[in-house]
Amino acid sequence: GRNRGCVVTGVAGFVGSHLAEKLLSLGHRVVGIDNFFSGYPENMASFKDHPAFTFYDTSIAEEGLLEWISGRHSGLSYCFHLAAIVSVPYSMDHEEETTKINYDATLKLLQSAEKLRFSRLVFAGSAAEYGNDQRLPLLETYADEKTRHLSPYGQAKFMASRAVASNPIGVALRFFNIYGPRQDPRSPYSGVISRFLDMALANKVLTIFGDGHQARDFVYVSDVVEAYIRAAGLNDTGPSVPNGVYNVGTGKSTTILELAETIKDLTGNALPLNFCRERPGDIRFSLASVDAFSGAAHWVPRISLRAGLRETLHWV
Ligand code: UD2
Repeated sequence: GRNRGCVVTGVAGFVGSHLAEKLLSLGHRVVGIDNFFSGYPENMASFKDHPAFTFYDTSIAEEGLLEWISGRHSGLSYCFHLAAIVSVPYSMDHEEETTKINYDATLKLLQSAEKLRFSRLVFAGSAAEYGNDQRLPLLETYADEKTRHLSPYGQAKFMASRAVASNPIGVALRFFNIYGPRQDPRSPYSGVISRFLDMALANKVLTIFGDGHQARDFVYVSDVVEAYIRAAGLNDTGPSVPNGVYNVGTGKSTTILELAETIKDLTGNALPLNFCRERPGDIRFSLASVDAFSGAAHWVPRISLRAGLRETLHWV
């Protein structure tokens, strides 16, 4: 049905803004939260004036936030919790802050959502929860208390996912490498796809860290948005998803070398690749098993890497 009340934290972010846009287009009401720590007002340009959208500039760590918002907006029953410290390198130097924002605040939101009788809280987990596990494809059960996380980011996301998954209203989605329009290409910690596209279009040389044979599971942002909607049970068809933790990727592996060649091809960039030193702490291979979520939600990724790159190119 339409006209459900949704809260989206991290609404000014790359993924949060696409999710809010889609929820509004489906006829739902959206209350968006962001403090612009890593989000941008421009990301909300297409929906900020939508009559069914309300925005609050605040931190998710604010005491009693969901209670306060629920007091001002009736009928809120879905919480999409995407707000977080999203930079792994930043988390290395800010462990306490990362725990507070990515774990403590998530627990509070979850408890509030349950008390307020929300139907669902869907949480943005991460492939970082698997640390450097090389048993591929990665199954949800591989991340456990014995996993050695490589960053405070990975550790906090793991603890938060576990809490969310064990709550009857909770679904934690573990996202692999998401890409698409609005992913910030300019920061040194940006995803490899937005960086490569940005460089290739400026007719600059693409730099590969290491030999380029490391591989990732790249999933396009519209497939991610569909995963959120299904996890919440806001789709018209398909089953309702049991609480738990689910990988969201494509189950397809792409090497960074293949990626660079595809992007050169799509952009007409003919410059030779520049190989430099491997990035410290880099994971070699990352690949999701997506059987659990496909089975539970009847979700399948629809956008091929080539098609997704083309869409992203239009935006850059
Ligand atoms: C992803 C997530 C990160 C965390 C992590 C957990 C993104 C943007 N980051 O990091 O938040 O969840 O997974 O494992 O999704 N590379 C180059 N040249 C460049 C830039 C990158 O060769 O100019 C390589 C890089 O060394 C790495 C690969 O590309 O091997 C992917 O790098 P990334 O930063 O896009 O993503 P990743 O998987 O390290």
